[in-house]
Amino acid sequence: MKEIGKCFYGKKYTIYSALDGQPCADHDRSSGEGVGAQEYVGIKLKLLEFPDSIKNFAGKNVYLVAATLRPETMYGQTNCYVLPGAEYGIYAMKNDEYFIMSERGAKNFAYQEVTVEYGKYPSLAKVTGDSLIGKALSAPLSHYEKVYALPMTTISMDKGTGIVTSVPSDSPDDWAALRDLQTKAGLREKYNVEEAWCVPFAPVPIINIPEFGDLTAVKLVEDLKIASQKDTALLKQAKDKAYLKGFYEGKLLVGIAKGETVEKSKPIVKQHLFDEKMAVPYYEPEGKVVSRTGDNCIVASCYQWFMRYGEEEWKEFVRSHLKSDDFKAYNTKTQHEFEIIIDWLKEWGCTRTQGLGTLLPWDDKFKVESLSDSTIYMAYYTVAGLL
Ligand code: ZZB
Repeated sequence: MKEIGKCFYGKKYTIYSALDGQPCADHDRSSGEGVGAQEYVGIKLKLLEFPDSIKNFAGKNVYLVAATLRPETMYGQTNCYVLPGAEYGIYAMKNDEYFIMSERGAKNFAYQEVTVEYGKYPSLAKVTGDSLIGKALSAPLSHYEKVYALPMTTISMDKGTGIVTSVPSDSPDDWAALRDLQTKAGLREKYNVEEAWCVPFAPVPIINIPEFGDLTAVKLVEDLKIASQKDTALLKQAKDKAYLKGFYEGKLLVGIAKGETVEKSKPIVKQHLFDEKMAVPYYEPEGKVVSRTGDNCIVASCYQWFMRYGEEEWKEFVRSHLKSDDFKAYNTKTQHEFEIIIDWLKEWGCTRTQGLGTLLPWDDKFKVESLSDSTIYMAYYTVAGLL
């Protein structure tokens, strides 16, 4: 790693316009001000049977890749959802792997150094949602050795990868859709779903939440009298309740973080999935961002210089200054905010590539980030006369 003093050169996931070929800062946006990058975990569900359009990939490492915010729930996967009528692609990734997902997902991955070539995401073949239904998959960490791709009609192709892994024990949406398939013969017929792909897959108790028990989603769907996957308003209520109570109060019943709270287990299971190559990080804007050039922005990995504000020695030095008589805040709230920010600040991106400003002394591809730049030169003006 390149290092100069307390600065290091590193990677940051940034809102980016592929059309403009550069990061899209707030002032470069026509909509989406303040929208940041959301980190998901891209779960790799290995395809064990191949639809006709990609028969020639049999024997290769091909995965349906699902974006999730709940890596700690992967022990409870019972199936994977695809959108009937949707079109997915198959994309070549590094390490001879192939990912099936929406083109939108592939574009984000391409700018996050996951595809073979940075910024390129040619689809090698089309794969329809319908052709994936009933295909067997191996889902990482799942209680079930083999699960199946099933239809879900509420998938949004504008979110994640358009592929959704299913944890009916803890996701009300997943339970409502699975229960529909398990109990409605007409629905199975409509999408050519066999009983064997859904009926034997009972929700698995993986997290206990004192208020809801071991199968939170099942209880919430029952309590709120949700009739089907089409009850979107009630399902939203159920999801919000599950998230709210689950994060601090939920405890894992299984797996490598057994006994821990959801809050604590999330990073542990996530790292485990990454280490075992069962998943990859995936980022996308947390809402729609359009650049002034009219481009739909994505998230790209960009390199820049960071300052190590997190260093304990620096922190201690500033903390003791804060406590000393040399420092006076106008009120205690401000004083307290300083303390919080000192604790929270870790790595500060201190460079930019656009606009006017001071060139970074040791790497003139970059300028000093505008906030730091203006602070430094205003401070400099106060002593410039003496120098
Ligand atoms: C596994 C999982 C287990 C999920 C759980 C949720 C829960 P959110 O919650 O709305 O911010 N998801 C991902 N992509 C899509 C899509 N394209 N269309 C519809 N749903 C999608 O979004 C994150 C969750 O929405 C993801 O996390 C995924 O389902 C789903 F126990 O993956 B999840 C209380 C929720 N529990």
